[in-house]
Amino acid sequence: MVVTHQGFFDAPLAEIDPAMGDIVARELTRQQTHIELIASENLASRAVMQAQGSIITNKTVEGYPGKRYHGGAAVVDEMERLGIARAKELFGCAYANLQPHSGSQANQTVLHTLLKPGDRILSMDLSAGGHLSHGAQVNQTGRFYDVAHYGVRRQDGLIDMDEVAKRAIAHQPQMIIAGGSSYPRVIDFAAFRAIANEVGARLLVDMAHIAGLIAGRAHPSPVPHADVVTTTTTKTLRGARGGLIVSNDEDLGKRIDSSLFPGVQGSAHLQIMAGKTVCLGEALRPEFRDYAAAVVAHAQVMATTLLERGYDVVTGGTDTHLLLLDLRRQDLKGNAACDRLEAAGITSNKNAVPFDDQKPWVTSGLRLASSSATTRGLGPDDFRRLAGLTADVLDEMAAGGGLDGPAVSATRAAVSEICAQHPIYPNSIVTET
Ligand code: DSN
Repeated sequence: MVVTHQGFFDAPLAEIDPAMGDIVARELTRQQTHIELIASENLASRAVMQAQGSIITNKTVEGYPGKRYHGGAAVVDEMERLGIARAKELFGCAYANLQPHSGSQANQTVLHTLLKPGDRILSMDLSAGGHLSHGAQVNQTGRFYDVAHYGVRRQDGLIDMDEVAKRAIAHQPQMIIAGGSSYPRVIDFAAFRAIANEVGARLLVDMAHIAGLIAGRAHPSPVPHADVVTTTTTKTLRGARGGLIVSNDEDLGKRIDSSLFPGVQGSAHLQIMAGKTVCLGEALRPEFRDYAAAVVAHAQVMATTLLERGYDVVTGGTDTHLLLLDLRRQDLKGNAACDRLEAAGITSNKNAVPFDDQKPWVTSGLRLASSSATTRGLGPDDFRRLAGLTADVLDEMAAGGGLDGPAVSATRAAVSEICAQHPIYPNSIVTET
């Protein structure tokens, strides 16, 4: 009996599944015709996507290279070793694990390795820019561990290291976590190390947002200071959607390996590992340093332009790819501002600002970032223009203008022009592997 349908091995998606082919084609159109300013997004290269969508998806393995539970693993063992070697070279570390399915699972693995249920964590408050998987009440990490938080100073939005030290002494955590998802400034990793040493805690740094900037030498590295560092491989690293753990402590690395599998995850997602390996290779190229430097410079151009236009930028600027607009002065809500910008062709996300009194699905802020549009080829003048257009749309909204206002339509036209000048993937990508 023949059980594979005609075209199973060679027909393109659009032919086999027109409904899904159409969805992918329309999402491609959206990406081609909008400017992406979401800080956790980027544009992966054709090569990354080709690896990620490759026949490697067919292979199942558990364990690590040379110690697998399934046969036929010699080729993918070579891939995992290559990816690990690239990660170690890129981040200058002695150990890397490419298997976490996501940044959250990387964090979960580290906590599972180093803590017992009920142990104490000190991490950045989600509302101040931390992350769910750092012990937020609504996350499983908030249930398993006894979590206290530090935040940022009301007057300048910066982490107050004296306050972190006080809270560490009061809470006596077994683990301190630094890093987050909307903090725009360089974090003093050495100061976190000193506090961790003082209270006998392990230091985990989650560099998910800034990993590409660190890889490209546009941001200081936490690797010399932290016991262990986690990241996602998308965002500024511009790769496949997954997680990564690195450390300089090889003994700890052995414990992390056996905690991840079988403690947290099952079989590896080898096709994602293939994409991660390609992106790590891309980040090792000299031109990636130019990219990382440009990302920071472009975010600073946007911050300066928006400040000049009367918008409050949390901390007064940025050292990274992201900036956080506080819209309370304009009496605007983050959700409505995000929707209005999207109608004008600019994609962003609503985001709580420190000491926000709005609900998380409303917020008083917008998070903007330069990483994806820099990949697209936009330069400083484009980012100045984009920030000005953003201010035009928000000004019009604050003045009571509607979706049909002139700033929205003028911005939509300008975005179309910028997108046409900086095209991304060809339409044929929908029908290719
Ligand atoms: N943590 C979310 C963000 O920063 O947007 C997803 O990566």
